[in-house]
Amino acid sequence: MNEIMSVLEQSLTDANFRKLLAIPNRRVHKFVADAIRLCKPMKVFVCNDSREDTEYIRRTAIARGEEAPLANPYHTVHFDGYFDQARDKERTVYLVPKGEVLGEHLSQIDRDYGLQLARDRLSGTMENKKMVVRFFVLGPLDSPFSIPAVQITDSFYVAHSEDLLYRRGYDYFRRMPEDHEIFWMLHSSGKLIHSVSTDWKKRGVMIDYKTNTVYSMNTQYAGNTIGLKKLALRLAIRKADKEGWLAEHMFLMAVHGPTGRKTYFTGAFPSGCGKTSTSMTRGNSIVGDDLAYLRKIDGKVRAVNVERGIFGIIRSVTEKDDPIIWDVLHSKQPAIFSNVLVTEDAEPRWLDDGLPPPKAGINFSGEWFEGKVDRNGEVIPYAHKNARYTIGLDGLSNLDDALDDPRGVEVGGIIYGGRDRDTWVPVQQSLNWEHGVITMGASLESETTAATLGPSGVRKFQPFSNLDFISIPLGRYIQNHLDFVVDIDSPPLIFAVNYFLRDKEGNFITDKSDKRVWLKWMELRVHDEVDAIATPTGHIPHYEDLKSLFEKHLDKEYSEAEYEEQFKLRVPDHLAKIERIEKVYRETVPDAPELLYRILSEQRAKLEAIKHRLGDCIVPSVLA
Ligand code: OXD
Ligand code: MN
Repeated sequence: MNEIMSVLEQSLTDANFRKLLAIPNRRVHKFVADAIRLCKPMKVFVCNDSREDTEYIRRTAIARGEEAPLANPYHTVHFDGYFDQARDKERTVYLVPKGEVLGEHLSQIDRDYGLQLARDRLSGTMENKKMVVRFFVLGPLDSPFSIPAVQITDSFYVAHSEDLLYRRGYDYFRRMPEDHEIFWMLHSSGKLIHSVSTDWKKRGVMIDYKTNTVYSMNTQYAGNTIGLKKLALRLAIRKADKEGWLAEHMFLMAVHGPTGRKTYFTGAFPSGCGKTSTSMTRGNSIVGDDLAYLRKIDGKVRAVNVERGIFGIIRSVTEKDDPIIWDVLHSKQPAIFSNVLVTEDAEPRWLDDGLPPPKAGINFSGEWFEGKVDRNGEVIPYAHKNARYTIGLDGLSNLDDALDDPRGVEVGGIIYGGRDRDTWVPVQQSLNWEHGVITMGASLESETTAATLGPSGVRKFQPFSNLDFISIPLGRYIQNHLDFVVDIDSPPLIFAVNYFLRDKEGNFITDKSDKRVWLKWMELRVHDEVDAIATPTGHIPHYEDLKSLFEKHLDKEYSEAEYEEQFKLRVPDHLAKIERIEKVYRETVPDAPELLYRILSEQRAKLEAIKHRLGDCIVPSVLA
């Protein structure tokens, strides 16, 4: 212990030493001292969440060139390196102790080897930099959901982003019990040229779940560096597994029903598939857009937003389609833009923003001009497809008042959705909890997007929209979902939505705004206030109900022809999907629950029977 104190005393100024020691937790002191010994920072800054300290972090991010001011004095822009524009799934690995098995969907390396590699790569990386130490809480404070987390980083951009995205926790750390479970995050951007990480070939995120510690190195992209986001999610999934709750890649929102009633929904969509835009739909209110914890409290499923901000994709965000986001991004609300284009007037521009495209500016490739190509001759777009904005939720006009409720909100429905061009109807309800978990959550597939490195538009197995973050064997994760509601009288209903259904020519056959109607229909289903048609894949809406919801909420004439096209049962596509899903589970998930195969077989048998009777493509009026 003395050794720890002497490292801290030598490396911290009196003021920072006092701030750290005000947290009476020896594990915190040790984590900071170990990080100092490893990364050898020039200086250490302990943030106590005061206005002065948080403002210092923002100012330093600008002074060091990690962020630049924009025309709006509340805005800054940050650029990640050209090859550091998305989550790096391949180089994000679990450190697995000998003898443990995680299954083949999870990238993993031997723990001893990985710890040594992390140490080698982090060694001395802060020699000419300042280390920032910050304290946060995942989930609301003083609640059964709270998880305290320490972030150490040499990136003021990371420390600043977290200020917008997470609940500050310095005071919480001062008063919490010494043995409270803590998540530990250590990040270094590594070598920088023009404030950008350059050693991207040695980029890595290493998750040591044995000690709840994540090491991130040689990267700046927030999805790889902001410890409290996707790195902590992986640790939370393991904690949830041990304790009997669920940690999910889900939004949390209130759908406003008739007479002002609010019904809360969680929704799991892969990145870039409409999760944020659904949670922001007009006429409803948002609790969170990305991460939710679900627990059983007093016989009900209740959920919280893990975060208090949004790290959202900024593409196709227009004044007409996304008025709430648009307004916030044009207000005095603090925002960090990343990987957008900055014009000579210091205005941010993103793809498909509804304005004439710019001719020149600064972007993730440096000085940008129309027609600029990369070294392979590919045209570089003016902004990256995965450009982002980071904001706190507090400025949103549609923020739900339950954001900080320590008991969370009661969940009425759970929605699964992916980028599916040919199979699922726009909205349907599962036949029961198990059917929803298996045929909707565990069977989710989605086309890849720019949120992860690699080609976009490829259909991939994406169970629960959480595959990238699952940190326990997949079969066990599914079993946890099946078991979650065994002691709950009326579990949330499970729904599947699809915003990406296309016709033969490849055109979308639903409109972006239609999701408002699907949400209102689901809300009525939760209260049993609207009937549905039972099909082999789930309950679908009646035409008349949708017609009146379209009229009421979108002032739109919804034709029977549109309905039939959108809601017809595409039997061969469903059968092909079952085939693909069964194969993936048989070949790659040895611990898949038996119930999964049973439910998929039952669904196949029903589909084959109906195909025999009514053919390949069955319009809903025949099923009603
Ligand atoms: C995100 C992601 O940024 O899932 O939320 O990639
Ligand atoms: Mn996400």
